[in-house]
Amino acid sequence: MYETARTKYQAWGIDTEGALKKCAAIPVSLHCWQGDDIMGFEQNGGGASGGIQTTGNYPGRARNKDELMADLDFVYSFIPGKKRLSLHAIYAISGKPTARDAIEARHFDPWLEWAAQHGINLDFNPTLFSHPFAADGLTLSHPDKSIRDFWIRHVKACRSIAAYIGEKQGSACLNNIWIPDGLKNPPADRLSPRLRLRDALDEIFSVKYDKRFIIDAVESKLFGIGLESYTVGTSEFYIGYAAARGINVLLDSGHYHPTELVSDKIPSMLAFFEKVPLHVTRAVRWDSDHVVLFEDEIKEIANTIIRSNAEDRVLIGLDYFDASINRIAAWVTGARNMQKALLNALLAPCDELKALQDAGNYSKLLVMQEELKTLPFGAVWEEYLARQKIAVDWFPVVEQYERDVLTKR
Ligand code: RNT
Ligand code: ZN
Repeated sequence: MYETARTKYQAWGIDTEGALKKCAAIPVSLHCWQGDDIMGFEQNGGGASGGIQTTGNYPGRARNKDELMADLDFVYSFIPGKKRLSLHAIYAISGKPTARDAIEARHFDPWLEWAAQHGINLDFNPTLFSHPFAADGLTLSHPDKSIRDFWIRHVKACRSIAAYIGEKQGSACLNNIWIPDGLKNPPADRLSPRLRLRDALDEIFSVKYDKRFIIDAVESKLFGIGLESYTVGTSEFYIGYAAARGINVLLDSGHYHPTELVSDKIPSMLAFFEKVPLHVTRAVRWDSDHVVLFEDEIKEIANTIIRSNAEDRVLIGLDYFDASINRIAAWVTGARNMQKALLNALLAPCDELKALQDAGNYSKLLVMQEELKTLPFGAVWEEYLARQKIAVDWFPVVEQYERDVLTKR
């Protein structure tokens, strides 16, 4: 089947062999938090708060580091391509209750060991939610200086951890800051919280690290559940901040108005920013963080990365959490779909399509784009899996794992 597919693609001037090789080299950072509903390892971790929500109560959530690492081992065995792992600060392994502003790099050494065993690199996120000091929905923009200072110390600790990780692994670690800050009802003053956030970030970024070890990013959002009327960290706020201060903006595909598309924002950001980190997720009517499917917007995100020759500058990360289905199946499905989208994007005659656009030959461009959709992609995908010794028929193995491991938790 692959040979037939190869010939068909060749007729379109598409080199499947080249696509298979290139795809395997593009890193995708898997998020650790799909495995435990973003609970983390803090003793009294009560689950996500701050405008994000995991819905569902499927059995088998990972309850500690051993279970989460075991699930990750399993998940990674089903995903082709080059993988990274994105951690949150609440996944610190400190052995005793540790305040968020007291976490240290050594608390992530077990993760570095895990990653080294798997030949992957790590990314990082400060956790400014699910905490008593974030209970009113405000953190770095809080009017109370002592609360702001607590979170400033937390993010500073996180940046030093990310820089440590980056140096140890020999690959820059993305440190992405997302805060829930917002109000449920209309604010009286929309400016002051933003100025406080700006100043808090300036304090955080006053510490300089080698860019070879850490990539700093900030992530905006439209609104959060319970914080519908006002968001401090809007897209405008962070794009302005990042451009002015020389850091990067992370684009989460669930964080914009439903008619705005991250696939179109990526090239706009590429015109001005060195790196464009992503949180790929699927928003259903709001930032619902559904499992990524192999559908149009994810294909277009991959297309734009490939056609902009930006595989090294767009840092692909995943961010969905579904607790209504087997969490392993959710994880694997989304990650494989990201891989499919990348392979699909590589299986297109990009130069020819661009030339048609520039020549104003929009009829042929439209026709070709549509014809490409029905080429035998599945056969190339199966070949991609086979070459990396990844199971095509993986779900029965996950069902067995559910019976043997997950239901016993
Ligand atoms: C929330 C943001 C944020 C989180 C993760 C857990 O709306 O998308 O990135 O989902 O950090
Ligand atoms: Zn996100």
